[in-house]
Amino acid sequence: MKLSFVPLSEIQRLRRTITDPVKQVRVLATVFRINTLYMIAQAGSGHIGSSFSAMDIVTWLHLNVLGKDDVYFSSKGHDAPGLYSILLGLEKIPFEKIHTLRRLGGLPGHPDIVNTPCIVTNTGSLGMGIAKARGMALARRLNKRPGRFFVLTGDGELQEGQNWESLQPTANGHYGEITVIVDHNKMQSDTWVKKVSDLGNLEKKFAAFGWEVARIDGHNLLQFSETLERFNNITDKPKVIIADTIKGKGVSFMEGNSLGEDELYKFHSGAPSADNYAKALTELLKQVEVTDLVLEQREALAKYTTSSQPQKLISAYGAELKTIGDEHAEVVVLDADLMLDTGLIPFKEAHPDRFVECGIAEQDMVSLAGGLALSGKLPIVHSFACFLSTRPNEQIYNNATEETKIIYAGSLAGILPAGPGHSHQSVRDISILGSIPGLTLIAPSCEQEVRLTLRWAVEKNPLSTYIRLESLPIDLPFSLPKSYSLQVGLGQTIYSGHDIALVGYGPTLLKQAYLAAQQLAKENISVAVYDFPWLNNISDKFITELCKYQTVLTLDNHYLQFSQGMMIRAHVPQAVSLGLTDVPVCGQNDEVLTNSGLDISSIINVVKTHSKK
Ligand SMILES: Cc1ncc(C[n+]2csc(CCOP(=O)(O)OP(=O)(O)O)c2C)c(N)n1
Repeated sequence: MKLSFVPLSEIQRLRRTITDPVKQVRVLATVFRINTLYMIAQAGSGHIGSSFSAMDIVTWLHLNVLGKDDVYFSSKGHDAPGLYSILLGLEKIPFEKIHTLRRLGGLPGHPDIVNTPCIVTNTGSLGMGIAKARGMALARRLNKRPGRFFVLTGDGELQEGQNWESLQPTANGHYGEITVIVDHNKMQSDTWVKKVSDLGNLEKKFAAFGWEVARIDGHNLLQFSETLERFNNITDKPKVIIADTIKGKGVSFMEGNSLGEDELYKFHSGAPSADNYAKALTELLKQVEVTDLVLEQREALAKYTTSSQPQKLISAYGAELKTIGDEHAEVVVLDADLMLDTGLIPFKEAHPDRFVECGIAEQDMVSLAGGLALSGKLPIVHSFACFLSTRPNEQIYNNATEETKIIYAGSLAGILPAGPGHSHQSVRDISILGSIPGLTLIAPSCEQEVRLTLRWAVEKNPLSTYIRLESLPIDLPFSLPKSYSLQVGLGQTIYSGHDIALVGYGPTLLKQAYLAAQQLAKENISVAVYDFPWLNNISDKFITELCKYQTVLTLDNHYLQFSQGMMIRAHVPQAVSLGLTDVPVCGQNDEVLTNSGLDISSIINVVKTHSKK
């Protein structure tokens, strides 16, 4: 399949030949949408809806507003492909990088200042942008240097409490140099903001905090320009533009405003199908207002393939959660705007009264769970592991001190998928949750173990459980015995051997370990592989079993510090560990596993250095 993009020479030509600024931005914004679509299709994932929604605003800012002292960034972060497309077209990022979205050494899934020119701050975990801008503005004031700060936020993003902590001090400090633009497309990940957690009257809310407020049509460039000019004269208070936009703007079937009340939005993240790609391109080309636009084509890069029946931990989790909901009337399920990704639709449909959509407000969600638990309910709390373990860590600890029972399910755990980058790669949840009293951490390795884990957490564990779920569908070479049951602190052999033991958890690394053991067996190196799902518990029995091996190699899909490996090393003197030591890189899954030293050949190499044969 061929994918099309608008080459730099064409963008340069359009900039030279279209002299009317409004028409120029209209045309270029469409061109940048075409290139965003190309990048996301080429990467195999990315956020189209959000990139398209803000494209007119961000293009106008870059072409007509930002001076050398001014700063722009998106607090949302997931609209990065759209921003890259503009920066590539304006030659602020080398154009060749257009082919490298979400690849090793290329343009990361979410903004990262470390390797990308013109990116001023790392975003991807929502809600930090206004405070970051205030910090930058304060530094400028201290250095007695001028400059304005333009921060784009999502409207769903405004559910995140940190924004509201920022509003008052920004007004109190008279930060007239800060302008926030709310990309008010009225949608968040899955559905309408008003259905998830209505923001109420945003204009009045910002005004009450002491901000100057304007409301505009976010696709009307003249209105946007006039508002910015008016705002230039207001220097004693921060300013906000609530820009009414359309998520997915520019491609009719991606536009959120046509979505029915109860439909779910399909273009928040992921890649378009081949068919949708072709239809979207055709629509964008019809809008571009120039008849002689020349496109270039590239072959689509190979996609990540799995077998026809991969293990899908999230689907298995979702199905079991629904069944458990049928059996246990005390179960209440909580979500933070990720119900599609966390497998909650079956439960929500079967038990709408016991499903609570909390919005992008993880701290509020976890304390709500605390209240439910104190009142005799069994809350099961969901988000991506990277957000669930971090933002509400204090709230999880507070709940734990009450000795109530709550289940936390964190999906997207570990380094894969690696495309979104480090904001989404949850590789510190074991270390930050592992010491919470009464909280047992379990990482199941396959669908069977997912079901057992959830049942164990609901029916056997008297206290709280954190279930660490890897989200990528994966073709597994091993299975657990049918009679397998979870026993606290005990591992299960999935490949037999007698010299060296590989110990790990979760499907990604156990698959690497299993395939490594198979290859090593051919070289007469006898390696056992253990599925050890317990992340902060190890039994004496298992310690004794591991101590029989000449070497134990632990495998952590997590930072090495305070990981499962470190727990094992505290008890098993001959244990050595593989895991992450640095911030994980963004890229395609296989290349990132290799780069992190967690692929089959890295495991084989370490085993060989420890093998006496
Ligand atoms: C703290 C945090 N929680 C959850 C997420 C996952 N997430 C990414 S985008 C998104 C929805 C954002 O909606 P909105 O701000 O309205 O932006 P839009 O995509 O509509 O432009 C969510 C929940 C996140 N990135 N950060």
